[in-house]
Amino acid sequence: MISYSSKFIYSLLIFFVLTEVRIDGKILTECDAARELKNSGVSATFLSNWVCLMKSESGLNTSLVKGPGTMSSYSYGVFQINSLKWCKIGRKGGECNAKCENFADDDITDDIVCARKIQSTEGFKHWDGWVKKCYKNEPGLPNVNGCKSNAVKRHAVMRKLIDFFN
Ligand SMILES: [Ca+2]
Repeated sequence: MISYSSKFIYSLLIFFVLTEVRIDGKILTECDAARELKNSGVSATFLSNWVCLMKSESGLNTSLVKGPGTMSSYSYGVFQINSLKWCKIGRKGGECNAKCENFADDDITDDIVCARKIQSTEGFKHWDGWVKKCYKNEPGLPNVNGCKSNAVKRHAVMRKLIDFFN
């Protein structure tokens, strides 16, 4: 029989293991996503569609891995890029010539490159999440026009500091 104190220690351990797993990933804000897309050269016209797609596919969770799906495939990251066609598990490959695991880390610049390739060959319709939540849903698209760039944010902080010391 396990005593209460060891139960407590086990619970703590489980808690830390779980939080550790969660720290690994990153949940982007809509503005984070918009900024990353913009920096990678995605046109402003489709920015809200892209962010809507990411939200509906992954909840903007960079480390989300789902599967197994069709033919034991898995889907990776904010864009849920699938191992069946676009990347390979454990090694570089697929249409994006990429390792799937790299689509589940915090850096989404490579994910964006692959997602744009998917979009240019198959269109936004490739993503079920986009079809269900974003397609023909103009009012449902996130408004990311007001998102400030990091440079603008830094500038605002600097201004406040300067005002403070004057
Ligand atoms: Ca990545």
